[in-house]
Amino acid sequence: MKSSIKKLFVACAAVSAITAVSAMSASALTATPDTEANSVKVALGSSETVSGETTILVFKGTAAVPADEDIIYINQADAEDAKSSNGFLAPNGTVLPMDGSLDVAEGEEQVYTVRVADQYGTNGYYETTFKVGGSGGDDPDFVYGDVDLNTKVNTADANLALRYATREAGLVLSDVQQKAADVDLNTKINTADANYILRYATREAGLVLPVTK
Ligand SMILES: [Ca+2]
Ligand SMILES: [Ca+2]
Repeated sequence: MKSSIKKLFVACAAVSAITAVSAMSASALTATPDTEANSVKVALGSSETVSGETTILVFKGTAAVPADEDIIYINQADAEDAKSSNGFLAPNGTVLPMDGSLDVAEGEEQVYTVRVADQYGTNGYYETTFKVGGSGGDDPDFVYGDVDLNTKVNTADANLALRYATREAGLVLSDVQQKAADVDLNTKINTADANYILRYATREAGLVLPVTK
């Protein structure tokens, strides 16, 4: 008896935890930049509501009150128009043109904030950030340690880095792969990198890639 009550309690806790997680992910304001097209796709979860006059703002940085020169996109509409099929809160997301404002110098990184609010900021206030540039510059995205570019860092990556570091004949890594492999950022790929990747892949506590110290 005691045991079944306990199980029921655990099951309920698990269900509410899952519900909380899915509610959060479904409700989030999301922003996905496209640096090729210089646009950002913005989407608000379908269960979210805004009412009255609604404003969408995109600006450089994360300030609570952005400076005028950091504002790169602003649009305002009443809630119905904002949520129409081509409004800035269209159900499946809306691609907003950024008119060159997503250009960042190679090697630099810029964080942008997207904010959606009704005129009082009370019946709907959503915010998210996205990032352009960074260590990869204009290169395709990569994850440090993910030498084979399959989006996971595991022992296969450590092995690949080791083989490259020990000059395996015929083994070629692309520029992006080499950046992903140089996890201690010393511009060389050697056994130290392979070792860091292995330790990371085997979940060494506290180890973060790239290693910056
Ligand atoms: Ca990998
Ligand atoms: Ca290195």
